[in-house]
Amino acid sequence: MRTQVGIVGAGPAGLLLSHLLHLQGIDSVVLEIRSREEIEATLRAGVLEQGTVDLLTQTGVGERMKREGFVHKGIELRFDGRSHRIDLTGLTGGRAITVYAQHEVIKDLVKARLDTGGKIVFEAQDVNIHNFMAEKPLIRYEHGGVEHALECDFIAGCDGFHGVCRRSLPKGALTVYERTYPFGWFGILAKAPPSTEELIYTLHQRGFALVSTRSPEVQRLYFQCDPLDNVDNWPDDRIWEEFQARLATRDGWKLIEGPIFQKGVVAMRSFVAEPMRFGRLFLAGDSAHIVPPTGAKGLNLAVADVNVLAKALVAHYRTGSDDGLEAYSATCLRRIWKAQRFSWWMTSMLHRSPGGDAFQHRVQLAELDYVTSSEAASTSLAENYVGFPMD
Ligand code: RFL
Ligand code: PHB
Repeated sequence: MRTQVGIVGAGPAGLLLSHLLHLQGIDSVVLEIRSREEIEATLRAGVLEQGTVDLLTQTGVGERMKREGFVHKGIELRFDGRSHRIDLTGLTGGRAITVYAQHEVIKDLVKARLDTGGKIVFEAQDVNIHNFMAEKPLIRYEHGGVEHALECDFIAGCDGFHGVCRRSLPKGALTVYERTYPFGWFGILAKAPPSTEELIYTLHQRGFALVSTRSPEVQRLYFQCDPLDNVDNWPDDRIWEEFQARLATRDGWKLIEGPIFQKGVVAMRSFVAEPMRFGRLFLAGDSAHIVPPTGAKGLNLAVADVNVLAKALVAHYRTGSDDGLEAYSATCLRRIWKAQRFSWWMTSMLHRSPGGDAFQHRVQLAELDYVTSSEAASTSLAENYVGFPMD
């Protein structure tokens, strides 16, 4: 089998890349280790930046998102028992975020690809990549008990943090920058009406909490926990007690509870592997970088990477110019490092470190006071949170 671009991984990065290339007449094949049902049911992100929403809309895959997603024009920062609104839209000249679950984006992209004859190989086993430093890259994999070889001009490594592409590079080829955090997030989905119109990010003595949403009937909430904690330690009553304690305000705001139907613990990590290009292999999305979820940037960075990559590949095929491909890594890394800084900063400001002392907590409160009372500081938060325009 032969294609122009062989794509490993059907997450947001791989599927959107395939879609963008298709719109420009470039052929690709996506190889995904999991089943369609599994990728369409994996719960992850919820916040889409303005630039992500615009790109999905302009390329014809934003119709359901426009109908079912929720546009949020502000967020709340809550500390010391009080809430403070950050007017995202007012502070950024009209930009906003949209809350629309990642697996819904996945469903929309899979449908768009399959409806237009796109090739996605689900349950591709033992994917391995070859010859990407030479003219003729090759991807081998197994499907339905049969060995396959896919010849291509380029390979896009969109296979996430635990994928095979980054690990196929020779030792020493990558410079890795990394930080792990001494806390994780305990996430739940609950059947309940919204308690708030906008997302609430809270710092409390007991640690961070976040109230997000999925629909008028389903709410998504997280609280800071031990990264090695187990969902079995947390019966529903204990979870609600924790949320009620961390989110309590002086003005009697009420968190509405409901039956919890999903629980999970997420580890927190900052990670960048540079560069993102090796010959004819391009890493994109979580395969090259991870951010802690406090800044809501991971999926948006994956989208931004493949937007740059698709344009560079189009220029290669249309004009023969490889300037875009040469610049790919540096172009992406500028945005990635700004998102790394923002995600690290939001995480540091809003979480309690085990062993963190009272001085540290007072400095965090002072920072939150500053961010919510200074227009300069809240503008900085707002423009980072809604995201910078696409390259
Ligand atoms: P993905 O989504 O991990 O997709 C990679 C795909 O590759 C497949 N794969 C392989 N396929 C073939 N062969 C192999 N050897 C393979 N190994 C892996 C996998 O099965 C998978 O289908 O990477 P991608 O496309 O780069 O997308 C990245 C995003 O998924 C991620 O950054 C976000 O989910 C991060 N994130 C958030 N991002 C946001 O922008 N806004 C948010 O609000 C937000 N909230 C979150 C988040 C991530 C979270 N978790 C669970 C880590 C909230 C949470 C809790
Ligand atoms: C979510 O809704 O899942 C969500 C919202 C904001 C974040 C992270 C995750 O910062």
